[in-house]
Amino acid sequence: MSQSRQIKRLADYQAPAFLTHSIELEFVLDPAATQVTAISKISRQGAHQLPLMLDGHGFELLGIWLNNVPLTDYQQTDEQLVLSQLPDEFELKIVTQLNPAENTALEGLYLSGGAYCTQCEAEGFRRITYYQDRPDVLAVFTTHIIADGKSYPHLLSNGNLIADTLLANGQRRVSWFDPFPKPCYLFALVAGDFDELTDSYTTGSGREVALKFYVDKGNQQRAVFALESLKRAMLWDEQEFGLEYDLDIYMVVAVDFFNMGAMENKGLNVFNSKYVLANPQTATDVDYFNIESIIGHEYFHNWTGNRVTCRDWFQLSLKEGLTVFRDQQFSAAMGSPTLCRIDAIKTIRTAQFAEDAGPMAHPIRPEQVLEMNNFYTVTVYDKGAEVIRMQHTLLGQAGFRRGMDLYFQRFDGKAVTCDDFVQAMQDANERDFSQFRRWYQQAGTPQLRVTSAQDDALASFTLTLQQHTDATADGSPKLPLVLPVRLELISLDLSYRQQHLLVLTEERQSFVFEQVPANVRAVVLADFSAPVKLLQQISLDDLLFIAANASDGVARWDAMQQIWSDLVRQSVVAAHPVLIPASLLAMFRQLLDQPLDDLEFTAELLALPGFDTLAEQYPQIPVDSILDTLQSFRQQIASQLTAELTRCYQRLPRQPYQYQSMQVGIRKLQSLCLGYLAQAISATVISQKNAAADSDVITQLLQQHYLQADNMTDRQATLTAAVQAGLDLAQPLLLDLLEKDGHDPLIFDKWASLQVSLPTEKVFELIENIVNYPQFSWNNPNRVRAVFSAFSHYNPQQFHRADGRGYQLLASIVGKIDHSNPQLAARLVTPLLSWKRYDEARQLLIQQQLGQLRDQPGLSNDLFEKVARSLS
Ligand code: 0A1
Ligand code: ZN
Repeated sequence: MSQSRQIKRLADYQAPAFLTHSIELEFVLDPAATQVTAISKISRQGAHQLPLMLDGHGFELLGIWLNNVPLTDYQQTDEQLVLSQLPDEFELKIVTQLNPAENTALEGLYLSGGAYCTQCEAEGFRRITYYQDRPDVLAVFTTHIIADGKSYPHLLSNGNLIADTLLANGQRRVSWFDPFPKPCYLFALVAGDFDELTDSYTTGSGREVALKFYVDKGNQQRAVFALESLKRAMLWDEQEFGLEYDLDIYMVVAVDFFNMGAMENKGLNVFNSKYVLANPQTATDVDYFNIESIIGHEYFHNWTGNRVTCRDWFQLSLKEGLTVFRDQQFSAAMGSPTLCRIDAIKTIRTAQFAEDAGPMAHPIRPEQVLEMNNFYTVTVYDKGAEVIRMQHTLLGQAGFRRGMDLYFQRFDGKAVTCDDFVQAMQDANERDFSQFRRWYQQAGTPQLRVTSAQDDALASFTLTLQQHTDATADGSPKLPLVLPVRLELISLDLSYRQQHLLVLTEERQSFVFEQVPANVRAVVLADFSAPVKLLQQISLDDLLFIAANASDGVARWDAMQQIWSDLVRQSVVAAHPVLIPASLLAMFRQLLDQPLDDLEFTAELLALPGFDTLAEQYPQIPVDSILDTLQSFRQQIASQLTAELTRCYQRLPRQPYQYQSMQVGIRKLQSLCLGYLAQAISATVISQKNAAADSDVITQLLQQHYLQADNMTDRQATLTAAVQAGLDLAQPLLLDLLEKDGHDPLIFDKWASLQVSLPTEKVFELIENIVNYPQFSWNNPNRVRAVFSAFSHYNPQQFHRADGRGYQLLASIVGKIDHSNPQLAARLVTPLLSWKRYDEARQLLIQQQLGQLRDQPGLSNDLFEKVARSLS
């Protein structure tokens, strides 16, 4: 296979030379030979004699007609069709033939189980027919699907159903019309035999919308929660942004073979089944949360993405950053804003900071791309959402809404840029956002250094903020950014509290506060008001004070995180784990014994930061020290607080499962207690006094928790605790789960992910075993991720083994998967890319694996771009 490795640059953007106004597609479905007829109405834009360049590959071209006359005068390259000497306006008919059954890349038209399904974002439509596959060409789509009506009772596409006829040959022909002009990445077709769950929603202006969910046979009831979530999202978007749905029907299809989470195709969302299907037996509280948020995300795209779309793919954050922000606000409104924020912060501090510090660093609006699929990143999505959030913080709720209104007023039906968005925010509020725009151009995580001085004589308090961003791999400039910094000043006796929003625009600025009593403490960056690394020298006592007293829950949690991170740092310097200070243990005691209120938040306060979060604090990651220290801290907590943890666990009442906040809190706090308690009886601490007695009690607690559970969340809690602590009881319980429910693909995935988090070398044997189960398939991204993403992300001990066995395993899988599914391979390889962050021995081991990958014949663009950048 010849590879063209053509880098595309934002600076080279040119408006399309031709526009396609409408396209009529007819699909005659066949697993190995689907025929696609595409009839487009096209016109030249402006006075020029440029040829029409159509993108396309991976199919057979059966014929081309220009205004109904066969056309033979064209040039065909590997990836394009070039048509010259065209009239100014014309109709182009193209017939192609595809092989969905052999499409393991899952882009374009493919088969998921027995169902036909498409994925066209970012550049999948070009695998269906020759077309201007770029988001700034907006056309009205009509789709006809011809198939055997018995095997494929549901033939679906975008828009509204306009015809359904029985053909003479016994096949069915179903037609759909989508009146909203759209880029081809939003096209979708689905054909299959599904269970259907139906409902309806009446919009604020009184239009009735049919809601239809399509899931595998037997799963109808598992879509109820997703359907209810959709209705909540529709109402929320009306109330929050005045945005109503615009077609007569909204469909969601759940498929098992999918590269990502879900896709916002106009009127026909396609979802990874993992983000639709839920019942208490199969889904955890976290799954329920994710389903609601992703259902919301795809729905919100109807306005931010579909009605107003991206001019080019460099502007991806225009729709993704904004839509993630919208789904975060929705989740916050449905539950706890603090917990949602903590969740988002964790993503930024682990994956996004790592990306910014690694070879794939890019601004939220990248400037050059080899493979677009590589830029569906935590930077574009989650840092992009933080950049939107900062605009929200700077403008306030009402100002942000004014900006959104103006954005839709100006750009509905258009393909626009990130600059257009910021301009709308700026114009609607008469603010100057020119410096703010640097957030779109600069990669890297700013460091925010804080110092303070109190002058008791003058009753003034001075806070000095200083920003600095290290160079990043992409070489983007590093100028001072606009940083909104939320601040709370609190006096130690709590009689004084003031909240401020500071805006840092210079490299260094001091802010002076007058009439401040003596002994105030500053809570800086409350609500994580800017996506930066905060550097401040602050004592344990002051952090404990903030953790107990800050008005902002996020700041309280963050103070606890900083305490742990400081203790880990001290341990790294001392080359052995330090003892947990008594005052911190006292705080834990108090939290464990406090009234049963806000339990989920309490669990967050009591949780240690993960390995990934801690790692991001070090230019060169001291892997072994961090792991040893975390292990020691868990065991110190467990052995010092065994009684308190047990008591806390036991006083929490269990009720029949409902996904409801009080219950979620109980389950989370019980799970946290079990996690620590399991550590108390893991091999290394068993020598403590009373160990044998404790050990029996705890083992029984764990076992009962699993056996008496009426839901997956509690079962998973026991299993996670037992596997992490390496307890013998893990294996029989895992076997029980597999035997009872392992036929369900989503449960199989959970079982596999639990197995591969075993922190001992035995995990390699387990992995060999898992991939031989009949439920496992190398062609299914969910299965592959459940084993290998879980291993590389949740098992740092074994992934980072000093002998390199973890790296070798991942690299070999990546190399193998690249032949069938490059997108999946390029995502799996991520943990290897940051090899420069590790010690010399590990650097060599990873580098060697990456070198082998780079030299692999026929390497995809997806994998090449990442591996080559990493090795350069
Ligand atoms: N736009 C979708 C995500 C998505 C992106 C690419 C895909 O295939 C390459 C699939 C889905 C979203 O943000 O939900
Ligand atoms: Zn999205």
